Formats: sequence, structure tokens, C-alpha cells
Amino acid sequence: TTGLDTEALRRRALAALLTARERTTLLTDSVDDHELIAQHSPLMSPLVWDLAHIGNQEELWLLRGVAGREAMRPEIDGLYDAFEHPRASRPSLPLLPPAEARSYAAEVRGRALDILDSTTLTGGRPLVDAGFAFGMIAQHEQQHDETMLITHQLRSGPAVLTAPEPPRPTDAGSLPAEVLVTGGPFTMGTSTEPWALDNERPAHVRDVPAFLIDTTPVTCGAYERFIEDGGYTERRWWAPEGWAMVREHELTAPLFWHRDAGQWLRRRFGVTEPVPADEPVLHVSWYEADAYARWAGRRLPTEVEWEKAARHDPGSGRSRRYPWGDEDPTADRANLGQRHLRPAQAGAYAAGESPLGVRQLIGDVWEWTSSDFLPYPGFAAFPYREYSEVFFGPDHKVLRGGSFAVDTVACRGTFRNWDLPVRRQIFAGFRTARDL
Ligand code: AVJ
Ligand code: FE
Repeated sequence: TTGLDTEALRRRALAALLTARERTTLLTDSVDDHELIAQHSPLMSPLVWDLAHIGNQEELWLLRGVAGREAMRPEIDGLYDAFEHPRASRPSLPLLPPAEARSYAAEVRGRALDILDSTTLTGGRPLVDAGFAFGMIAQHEQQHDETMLITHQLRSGPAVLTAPEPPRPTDAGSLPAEVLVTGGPFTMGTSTEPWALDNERPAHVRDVPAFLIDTTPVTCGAYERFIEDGGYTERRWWAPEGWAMVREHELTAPLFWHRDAGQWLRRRFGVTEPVPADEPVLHVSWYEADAYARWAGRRLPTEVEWEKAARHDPGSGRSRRYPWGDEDPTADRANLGQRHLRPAQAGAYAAGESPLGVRQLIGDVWEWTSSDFLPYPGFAAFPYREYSEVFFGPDHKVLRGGSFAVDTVACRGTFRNWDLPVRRQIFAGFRTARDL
């Protein structure tokens, strides 16, 4: 590797860390301090916990892990260990107050940037080669920024965040509803993407039988037809655990929706508005996505089907980094990075479509797949078991593609997210598929 590559990696790591901190600052400075300490939902941490946790993970991996420094405040490590304290209990912990959390995160960041300046990123050390630990920490901060945006969506009170509207589709009327992905081998995952996380590795070949997949995510309008057709009242559409959830919580619609004078309304970041028929549906659990698909005579795509739709280039047979090719995401290809506070209408982002004409695979809404979160053959936990390995198994379903709340640094054709099938507060929707 040349010195130029090292400098390019350093610049890339620096830019990713700065972008993440700008967003963290926006999300934590846009509410009063008492709202940082408050718990807006038992599902979420207080925002001030995320803020100090971001600093603490950075201290752990960059200051101590990369540079071998002593712990700055060993007494706080336990408070910010996500495995020691479930989210619901975090408000009662002796957390750093807002001013201290801010100065701790800023102090860690100052030292991390000094370390980035003075560390060789090509020395044969897995944690620092290609700037991995810096990229991992930027991704970690951005993932917590998405978590904090979910907390913002759950808080009550007037809106504090604003953003321009996403671009409208220009040719959505002429899109076919679904496209055929022909059967055959597909290379899933990656062994070359420098900042790919452990669960995306290694690249491996899968044989995927032919299937058809929706060209866009399922819209609110289509989902309303499921509701009007008695979707939430008929047991036959639901997995048993999903039906139990519907009955226990008396679910009738996606989270944040309510009916008023015969019209569906939703609350979005402090604003109540009519549900937009052409926008991808958001805030549905895996069980709701699964039930809708069964009602529609279809099914959720498997994880490998989703990735093949997103990455397979039928011309060359190789797997691309993104649906549009190998170049990084841009504002005209995908709705990412909290640039907008909602998904774009179905059929937008023509510049981001796959060779087969599938749109909005990257950005807009996380897409539930039918698959459990499992390791790829040859998986090796890195750098710590608690990132992915402890979550493998039948409890978690895989989500793909990223939402409008995901930053480009934490979004790739190979990127894997996972959550419990009951989760509704995440920015998740879905598309459907069927066998040929
Ligand atoms: C990959 C989004 C499921 O937020 O639980 C953050 C990411 N891991 N801190 C999560 C993560 C450690 C993780 N998800
Ligand atoms: Fe974390």
C-alpha cells in the first residue's frame, strides 16, 4: 500500500468521525437538558446515555484498544455497558449529567484525533489496518444517532427537527410491480470491503433459485388496503406469535398511526399529518410485514434474495457494492444520512436502481427479510463477540438496506441489521417476493 492510500484512509476516517459528531451534536443540542435526561419510552435509553456511551466506546476501542492508553474514568465503564443495564433501567443509573457527558465525549474525541494523526494504518495490525477501528467507531456513533432519532420520534411535544422534503419520483407510473431475478450462483457478503463489520464476512457463493421481487417497498396505500380488508382481525394471515401480539396490544395499524373522521393520520417527529399513500410504510414489526405478505399471496424475501436483488450484476455475474455499482452513495442515488426526515415516495431515486430495475433498496426504509440473523460460513467474531455473535440465532430477524436515518458510512449492499420480530419503533418497512 502506498503512502497516498494511507493519507486517503486517514482523511476518510477523519471525515466519517466529523460527520458523525455533527449529527450527534444536532440530536443532543436540539432539546433542553431535562429532555436529555428523561426517558421518552421504556424501549429507549435517555439521550444522555447514548451520548456518553458513544464516548465510552470510542475510549475503549481507539484510546485503549488502538493506543494502549489507561482508562480515563474506569468507574463509568459499567454504566455504559449495554449488556450490564437494559434500556428500561438506564434512567435510574448515576449517569453523567449532560454537561459532563458532552465534555467527556469531546475529550475522548480530541485524543482519538491525535491518535488517528500518529497511527500507521497499514502496519499489519487487524484493528488499525485500513483504519478499521476508526471506521467501526464512526459506524457505531452513526448507529446510535439513528437510535437517538428513534427516541426523537417517540418523544412527545412540538417538533424540534426539520429537513427538506425528499425528491419525488419522475417515472414511477411506468415501473413494473415486480421483476424476475434469474436463478444461479451469487456471491454474498464481502472479504474486501475495508470497514465491513464481522457479520458481513466472508464472501461466499450461494445458489439462489429464481424469484420475483417488488420493484419498490410496500406503500402506506397498499398497507391500508390490508387494514381495510380486515388484516388485523383475521388470524389466518398471522404467525402464531404475531397474532398473540396483535391481540395482546390490540394492534390495528402501524405504530404512530391513528384514525380520525374516517382518515388515517400519523405522528412524525412532533407533527400530525395524513398518512401519505405513495410513501413506503414505516414502523411495522416483522410480524406485520409477514402477515401483509401472506394476505397479498406473497412472502418476504430471504436475506440472500434481498442481497442478490441489490448486488447481482447479471451482465458480469459479479456482486456490486451497491445496486447502482461500486461508487459510494450520493444524494441522487439514495435517501440516507437524515438528509430528509421521511422516506421518499415509492419509485423515487431512479439513479439508484439496480441493473434489473429494483429501486430504493438502499435508504428510505429498513427492509425486513424472512431470515434469522445467522453467521456466514467462516464467520469470525471481530473485534468483540458482543457486536454480532451473541445475537445469532432464531430470536432476531435480519433487516437490509438502511433507512433515511442511516449514514452512508454504515450502509452497504452487504450491511446487516437485526432486531426482534415485535419491534415497531425502528424505521422499518418491507418489500415482498414470490417463487417463480
Ligand atoms: C446493529 C443496530 C442492532 O443498536 O443494537 C450499537 C448496533 N451495537 N452498539 C444496536 C450497535 C453496539 C446494534 N444494531
Ligand atoms: Fe453501542
